[in-house]
Amino acid sequence: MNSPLVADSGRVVEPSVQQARQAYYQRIGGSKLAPLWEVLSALVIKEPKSACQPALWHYDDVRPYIMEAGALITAREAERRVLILENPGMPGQSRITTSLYAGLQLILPGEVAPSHRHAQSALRFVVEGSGAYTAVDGEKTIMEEGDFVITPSWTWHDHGNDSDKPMVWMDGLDIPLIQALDCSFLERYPEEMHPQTRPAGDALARYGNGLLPLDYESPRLSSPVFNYPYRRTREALETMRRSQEWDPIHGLKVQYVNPVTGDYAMPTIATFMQLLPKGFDGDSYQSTDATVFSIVEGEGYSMIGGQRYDWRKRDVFVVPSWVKHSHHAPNGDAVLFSYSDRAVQKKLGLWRESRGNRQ
Ligand code: 1HN
Repeated sequence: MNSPLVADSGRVVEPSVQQARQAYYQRIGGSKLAPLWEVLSALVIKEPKSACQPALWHYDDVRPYIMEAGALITAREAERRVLILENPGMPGQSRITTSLYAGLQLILPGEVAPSHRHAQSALRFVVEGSGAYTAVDGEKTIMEEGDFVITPSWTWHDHGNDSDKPMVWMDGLDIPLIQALDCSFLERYPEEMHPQTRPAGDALARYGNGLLPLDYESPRLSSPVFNYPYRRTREALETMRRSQEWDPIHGLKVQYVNPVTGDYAMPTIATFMQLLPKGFDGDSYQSTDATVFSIVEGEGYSMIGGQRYDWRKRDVFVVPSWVKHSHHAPNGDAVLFSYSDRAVQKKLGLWRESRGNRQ
């Protein structure tokens, strides 16, 4: 028992000294104090090393469970009928990355998910179905597959499905971020639905055509456009591809923007759409924003941290912060939607990327 112990720093520590230190830690612990030198190397690390793990959800595997939930609980009863996509590295924490939440929400024909508002910002990315709506502060938008819809922080929102088919969308929220900042507020609207105050399509017409109302000043940080229809995004990508200027990592990738500021559409969550042309064999890449991908069209695979993840339409996968990855579409065109906390990291001057070589 006389052999010297090795401290974190690698220096040799005599057992008597070690004992004295432990006793000291015990004593100061009683005064709500702790020694930094015992934890410093875990607190400030050389590069990101996340508890978040790469993970993939095949829609074909998940869909039966979602539909089963539809028979077990109503949207009204559940408030939101959602299966959380839980990162396997952080079980029980309702998060897909360290800072972001993801879920798959089901709304059946005739159902209503009642109106509420909260500090958390939310995005919807429509995975299956068409014709259901989200209403934001009194304006409805009918949703189609591939549409990207936002419900900004503290805006009233309810959902309904007047179509004859189920609709499933991916919810992306900044819940863990708001948790870390301890600034969550929630309010339920006294009625099930917020009254309609503007006709459907008003926001897109007003703010989504390269025009703005004269001297427009936005009341909030989020984009005043709250539905970015897939039809328009896809058409833009199809036109842009004609120039054949492919990024070796991203293919053809665009970011959704707030037309008032040019910033990301949401203040906390950055969102993207990318087209990988048939035969795309991407170079390796890493960035500090862990990213959630939803496949809109096609099939292919991604190498994430040296492991292969095969994906097809409607699958979801997540790439943790600073993990090397690359995208590949050997059999045909693929279109990928993605979101991350890049919007926050960039504002704080923290975001980094490294355009590497092939894995
Ligand atoms: C929420 O309000 C929605 O409005 C979905 O559809 C998922 C997860 C946690 C907290 C609020 C929605 C949510 C949520």
